[in-house]
Amino acid sequence: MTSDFFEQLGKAVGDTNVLTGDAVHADYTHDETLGLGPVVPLTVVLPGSTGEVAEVLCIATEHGVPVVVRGSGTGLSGAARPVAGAILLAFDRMNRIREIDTDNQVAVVEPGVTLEQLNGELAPYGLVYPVSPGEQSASLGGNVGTNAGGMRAVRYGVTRHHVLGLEVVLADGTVMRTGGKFVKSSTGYDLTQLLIGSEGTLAVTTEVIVKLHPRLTETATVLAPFATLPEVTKAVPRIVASGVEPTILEYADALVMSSITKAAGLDLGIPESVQQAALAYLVVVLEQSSVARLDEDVEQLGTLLGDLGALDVYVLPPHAGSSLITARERLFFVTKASGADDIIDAVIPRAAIPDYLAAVAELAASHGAFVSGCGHVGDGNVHLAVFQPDAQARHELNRAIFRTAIEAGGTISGEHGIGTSKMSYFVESADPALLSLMHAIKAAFDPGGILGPGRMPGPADHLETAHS
Ligand code: LAC
Ligand code: ZN
Repeated sequence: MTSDFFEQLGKAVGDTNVLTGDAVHADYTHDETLGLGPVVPLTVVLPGSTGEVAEVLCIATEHGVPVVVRGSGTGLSGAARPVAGAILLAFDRMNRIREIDTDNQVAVVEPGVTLEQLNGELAPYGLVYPVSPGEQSASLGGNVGTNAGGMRAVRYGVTRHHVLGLEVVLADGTVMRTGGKFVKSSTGYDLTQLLIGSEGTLAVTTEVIVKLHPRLTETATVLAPFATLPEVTKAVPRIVASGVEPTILEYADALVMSSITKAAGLDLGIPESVQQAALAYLVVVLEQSSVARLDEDVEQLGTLLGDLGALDVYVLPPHAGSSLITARERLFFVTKASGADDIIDAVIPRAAIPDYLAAVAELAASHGAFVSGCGHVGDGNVHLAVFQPDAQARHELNRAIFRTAIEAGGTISGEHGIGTSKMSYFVESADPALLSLMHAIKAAFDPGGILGPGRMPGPADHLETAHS
């Protein structure tokens, strides 16, 4: 790359914000996807404003240098993994909360703002941004990129249900706004929704307007062990239909439950005999604005869980309840430390989960693998940790699992995204008409193909393979 290129970048964002060589910290060379090694980009560029992002994209376009966008690097699909020879555009400096508008219940944030930071600032106003993909250091920009979901989606929905508007920069440096501080719009194509989940392939997000909710103060965490996994998964539609509206409705198989509690040093006081008999658990968090309403919900849920065959029902003391949720949030790191080779996040209609998990167990056995599960069962979003070190065997197993999920009426990724790690599964299973349209949309936004190379919707040769 010519010195002219680096000189232009230095002029745009300041020389100290253009990192090369040893100045590129190892954190910038990867996201958290299992099994993907580090890649050192050509340079890491740290813009400080929308105008600087626009200048960087103009320079990238002029020199034909690809750009990969990165939030906090907590993603699980390889979308933020650098490409050699590309600019890694990182938003560490664009981390200001531009506005908290209490009357309209919205916040206007820069993409580098983290969930922890936003909720910390919102707490004194009695407000919350409820989307909670587990890792609180995740950034809002990254969450928009992957349409992050997480544990509270069963009540509140996912990122796309909270983003009311965006400011983005197009590949040629044009700054564009979509949506605004309003909750409804019937004004042309909904580009906000198209951009959410586009994983840095269509435009670069520089501002996000998010919807907020009142913070519910009364919380109860209910833990119900069951003797079998199908009993747990069959209970889920009944709980959703009961009207108690859980804020969190998670399942964990016995292995996941013992690993996360052990890693957190947490003793939930469940008798040894119950632990021995339990093959799976439901964790339900209820939140209400008053103790009376909460007590009513806890009682209704307790009775229902008993009717559904729970071995027992434990209403955890507040401290133990929040510790269990924190332990569950650490799941990814516990799974990683246990040597898992992959994490799958397919989503299926929740009533299809029992059959899906039975099919997954058979597929794991026939592929010489071990699979353990937990996840956002209220949304039909199951996380499977796959233990199969042989890459080819794992690929075949993953393909079979994804095919099963699709046949059950689901899709490959509920919340982690396609990124680079699931591209091949996505391209081979998607409707060719849909892929062609995605490709045309990509070309309309980014004719030079500089944004997120190798990501969704995939290069044209993949499309030809899918068509043939
Ligand atoms: C979680 C991540 C793995 O649910 O999606 O913890
Ligand atoms: Zn998850």
